[in-house]
Amino acid sequence: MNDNIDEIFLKYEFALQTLLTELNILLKEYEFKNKINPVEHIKSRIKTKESAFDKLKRKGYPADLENMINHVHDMVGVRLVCSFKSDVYDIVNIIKNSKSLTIKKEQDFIKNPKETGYSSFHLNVMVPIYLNNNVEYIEAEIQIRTVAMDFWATLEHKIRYKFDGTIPDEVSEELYNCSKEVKELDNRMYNINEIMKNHK
Ligand code: 0O2
Repeated sequence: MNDNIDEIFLKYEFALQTLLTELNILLKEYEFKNKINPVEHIKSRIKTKESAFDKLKRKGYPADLENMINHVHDMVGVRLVCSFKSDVYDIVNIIKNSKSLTIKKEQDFIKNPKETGYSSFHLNVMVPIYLNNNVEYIEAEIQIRTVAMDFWATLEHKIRYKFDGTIPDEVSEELYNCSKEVKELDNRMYNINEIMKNHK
């Protein structure tokens, strides 16, 4: 991409719309075949230039458009929130079956949570966008997590933002402890659901 800022953000917008359409089709098809939609809700956003530049500074890169394109991998972001941990892996498989999205990277922070306690499955995909008979591929990050993981991550994000990124140790520790409890609750709800399934 060698464009001005408006063109760059227009391409992010095209990529986001293309990705949302593809995800909705994949999920509708899955629902048609399996009579169940594993997704509770979908959120999406395009990162602002200011937030991208802050991220570049945190990562030690000069804050400019070229570095934003090359080093900020979640300019286009979609979050899929589901009920149970097992749904997360069903959704990952649904996305991997897409003919138009290419998987660039996957990170399973559910099996290997971050040291903050953060849990989620991240899939980075390349989304094709069609412009004047040309095809360009734009990276997008899809975060897949349960409602419980989303509850923790949303509050932790707000708290971290309030502390300007430097959370006092005792708060970090308490957040980490909460993430353990959230995980425990997630497992219990999953077990209840398994019992319900067998009951049917
Ligand atoms: P925002 O405001 O949500 O967009 P990478 O180049 O991919 O290795 P990056 O992009 O830092 O480096 O990747 P990482 O660590 O996978 O984080 C990407 C996003 O995951 C973050 O984006 C958050 O949305 C989420 N995330 C990662 N770690 C945490 C965490 O400890 N707590 C919470 N609440 N969210 C987390 P941004 O840009 O940081 O934030």
